[in-house]
Amino acid sequence: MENVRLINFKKIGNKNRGFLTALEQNKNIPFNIKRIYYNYFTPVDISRGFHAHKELEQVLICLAGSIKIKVDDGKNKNIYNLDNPSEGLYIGPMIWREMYDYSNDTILLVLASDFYTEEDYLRDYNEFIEFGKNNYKSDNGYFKHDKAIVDSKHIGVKTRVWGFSHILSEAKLGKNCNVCEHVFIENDVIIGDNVTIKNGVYIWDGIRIFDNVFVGPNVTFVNDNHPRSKQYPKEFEKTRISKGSSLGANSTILGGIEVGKYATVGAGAVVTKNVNPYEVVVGNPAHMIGYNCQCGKKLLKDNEIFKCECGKKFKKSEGKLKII
Ligand code: T46
Repeated sequence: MENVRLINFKKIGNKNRGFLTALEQNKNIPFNIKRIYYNYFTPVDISRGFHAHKELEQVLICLAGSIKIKVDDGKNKNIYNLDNPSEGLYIGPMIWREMYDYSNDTILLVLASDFYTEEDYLRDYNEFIEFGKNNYKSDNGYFKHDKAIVDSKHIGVKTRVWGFSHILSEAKLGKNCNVCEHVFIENDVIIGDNVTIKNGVYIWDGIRIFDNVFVGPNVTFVNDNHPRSKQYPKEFEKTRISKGSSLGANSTILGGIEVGKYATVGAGAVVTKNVNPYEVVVGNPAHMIGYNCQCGKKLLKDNEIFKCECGKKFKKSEGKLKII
């Protein structure tokens, strides 16, 4: 079943000393963790759940005791028995779940990708089925054009992948992204929520793109700054395109670069060094020509304060612009 899978966590330690398991967001937990909750002291004859989530992703870990979890995507059903704290059950959006057969000492820990809101719940089974039919064209909550190839199972709900694009199996994309035509996404790639990737962009291993980033048409990423045919680096350069930033059409981002949050890279710029938050850079090599706001408008300097017509104000601290 797509959108549900067991994750085996690394166990550090041994029987003599005991074990330790570490959970890290966007590493062994495939999303940003915004909420953690747990249930405990559930009477053994009680069943819980009986709902699905429209968008929420969760990982369930049985820290003590045991529990059974029935999952149902509207077509297929499966039952998981959780009794091992080094294993987690990932449940993506649009999966009906029922928890039962609690032992008298069960502690169920849940890591969730978003804050609690009752609006995300579908608590009526028929409503869950109808919601799925009306809102999603593919089984696991995202839209895939018939002519796209999506090998990855880690695609967020409401993301759209258009024709002639190819996403390899280990790539992770958040929710509500728009992947336009002719985009190629390699394996070691993590893309956040609400990201727009315009046509003709190739995103190679090592590239991280955070929430709300705009990647213009034909933006070129580099992950090896000293390429030689058939010679592979031990590790590809890690490039970070921070939240809210925009990369103009046809710009080139060299490997290992960090583009700061809400920065703008002008069309055709060649970025050879890091770009600070809110900076606007243009040219080849790219150089800074000013600052822009989170909304994209130019910031005007008034003594030591940088002001936007939208009302936001910023100040420099340690060479970087910060909101005040
Ligand atoms: C899920 C399974 C595994 C909150 O106020 N905040 C919270 O973060 C949560 C999770 C719940 N609540 C309230 C909502 C209800 O009034 O706590 C009450 C009990 O929640 P619920 O009946 O949904 O609990 P379970 O155990 O049936 O389901 C919970 C989660 O709600 C659900 O997301 O996947 O655990």
